[in-house]
Amino acid sequence: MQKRRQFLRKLSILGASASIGTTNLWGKSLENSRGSSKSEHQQSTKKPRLETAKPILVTTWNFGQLANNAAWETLYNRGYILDAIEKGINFTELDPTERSVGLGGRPDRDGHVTLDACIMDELGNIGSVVAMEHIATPISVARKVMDKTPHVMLAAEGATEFAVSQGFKKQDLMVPDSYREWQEWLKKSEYKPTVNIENHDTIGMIGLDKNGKLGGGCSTSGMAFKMRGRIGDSPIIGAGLFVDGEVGACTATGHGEEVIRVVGSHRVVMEMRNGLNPQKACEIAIKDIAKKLEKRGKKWNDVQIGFIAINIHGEIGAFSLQPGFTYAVKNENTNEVLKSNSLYP
Ligand code: SD4
Repeated sequence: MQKRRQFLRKLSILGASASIGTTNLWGKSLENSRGSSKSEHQQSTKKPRLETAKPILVTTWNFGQLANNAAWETLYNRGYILDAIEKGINFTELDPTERSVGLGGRPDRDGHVTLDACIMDELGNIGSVVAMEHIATPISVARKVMDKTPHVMLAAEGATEFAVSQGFKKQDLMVPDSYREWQEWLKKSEYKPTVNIENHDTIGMIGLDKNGKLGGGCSTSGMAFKMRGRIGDSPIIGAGLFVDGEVGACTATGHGEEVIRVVGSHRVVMEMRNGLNPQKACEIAIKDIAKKLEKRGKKWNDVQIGFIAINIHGEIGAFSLQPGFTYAVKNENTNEVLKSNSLYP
């Protein structure tokens, strides 16, 4: 309660006027504890446009709008793109009402909240943490891995110990609502790491600053009630996120196993390198995932994947396997949540 009050105070200080709602992988509106829903967002079904105004931020899901708002000041004042991205993602990580990222993220099937995140700049500097517990802001730990260590990835206890050595506070990330959801899930749990309605949303933010520098970050608590130790695409450079400073950036959300299979974000950026615009590049990667699902005899409607991409010119693209994926775009002219087009109706 205390945490929630502090968070709401922070919201009003930041002047964030948009309400928070969230959707699950199938785009169904999940009422949150603020009583707001997806329909309250300025959401539009307009075709993805080719944006050109720099700076620009593109972020997954409805909560991306508040994250973009939190990142904007840094970006607008010619701040470094990764500083803006870290700030934006921190905003969502610290929101205890978001069940899919940072504090308040859903636990694994054994009741451990384990977080994954990665960050990448335009030069190929990268940092990542996987299955890290007790630290609410994994994107910032990933940034420290990038800036302060000779490595690119730290896992589990090692990641937590490193975070503590860098001054991060250890805390219990389980909030009463996620504890209740976990207890409920345990009643009929089959302990299978399958994709189903319990799975959820990840924050992936990509952007271009005024100087034409690209960057990206991705942070998640992973699939809800996953097996202990399970890692998805989100902290894996090339899968959940990829940035090529000469070309563009892409991030993914959804069923991480399927994204890893095609090294999804790298695939999208390489399609852009080969001349496709971000929209077409996202479509190619989704079609590839669909083809692979079909060949393996898997049903597409058990899976959701969404990609967002941006190129060096500030053009954007988004595409998903099935309807329901939303993303937030912010530049000087625009601050809105859009519905992605999808391969299947
Ligand atoms: C994962 N990609 O752990 C994440 C989960 C996610 O929308 O994005 N859900 O596989």
